[in-house]
Amino acid sequence: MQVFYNDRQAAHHGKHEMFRGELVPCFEVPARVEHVLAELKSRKLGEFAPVPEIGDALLQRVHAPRYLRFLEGAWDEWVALDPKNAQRDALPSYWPIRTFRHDVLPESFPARMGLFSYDAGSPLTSGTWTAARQGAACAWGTAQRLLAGDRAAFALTRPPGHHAGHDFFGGYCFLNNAAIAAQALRDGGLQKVAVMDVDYHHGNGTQAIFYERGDVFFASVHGDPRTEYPYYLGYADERGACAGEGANLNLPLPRGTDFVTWRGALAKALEAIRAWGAQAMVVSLGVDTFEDDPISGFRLRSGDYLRVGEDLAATGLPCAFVFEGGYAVAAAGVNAVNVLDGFRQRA
Ligand code: OKP
Ligand code: ZN
Repeated sequence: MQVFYNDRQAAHHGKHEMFRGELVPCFEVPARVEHVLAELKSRKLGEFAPVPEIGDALLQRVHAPRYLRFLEGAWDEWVALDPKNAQRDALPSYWPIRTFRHDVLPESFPARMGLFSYDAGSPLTSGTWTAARQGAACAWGTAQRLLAGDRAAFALTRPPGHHAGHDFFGGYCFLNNAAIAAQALRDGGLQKVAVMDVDYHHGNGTQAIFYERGDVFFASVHGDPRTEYPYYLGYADERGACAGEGANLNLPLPRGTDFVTWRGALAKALEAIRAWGAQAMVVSLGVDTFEDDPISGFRLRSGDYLRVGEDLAATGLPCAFVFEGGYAVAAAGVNAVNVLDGFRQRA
């Protein structure tokens, strides 16, 4: 299995996120992927492949040009506001919710930052654009491998991607790596592509990007948004719209759900993907479903992730794995690589 790893992703290193009225240390830290890397190496799983150059054309298949331009220049604009900002993460403070205009683009940087985001938990730093763009390039690399006939490939991306929408960041995500992989598979000639999101949090960005499309099926098993982030999307009655009607499947589960129940929901999602006729699958591989994850509420154990990999392999579909969440930092390595290992053994 080819592994695409973005060695500049450590350049995205937020210090703080807003949580309950306080700035707390970020959960989404560079060490997360170091543990995955170490685990891949010690288990001799995967060969490292060169990361392809990604052009604006593919990014613009998923993201709005004005959003991409905003992200590219954001850090310099932030520092231009105040030289002391070079020492601080950029976080939004204003959001144009209901009744505000979305067709204006204020000159004010903080105002634009709010227009292009939906929470105060996703710090933008000096290396965010570089890291996110490299991550997207890794995701594109996995799609290229599948198009070349490989059964699986892994993008070890950070920051994660599945909360990022067509023109907004949030939930630690800036570019939607899984959506970019899925779009690249479509552009490469596959007619029907599925995204299977197994992260603890609903992939609201990915869902929204494909919601009205009948060519990409989005399925997700996640913490019930009535109590879990991202709260405003991810409910079971979201089934897709227009050409995408029936091509969206949300399986929310309550906090405290154990592996037996979770695995049943995964089986249901995979059966729906099979019945729909997917030719390949992008897996949004979050491992924050782990029992010791500090910000999540499911109860999967490390050994369970081997079974997850086996279940994914049993679909017979080629899989592009794209790394998402997982904040029990040391265990994230074992857990993510267990999925890949289970897949490899069953494939
Ligand atoms: C990103 B991914 C924790 C509050 C939760 C947002 C969680 C984003 C998760 N202080 N903040 O889906 O793993
Ligand atoms: Zn998550």
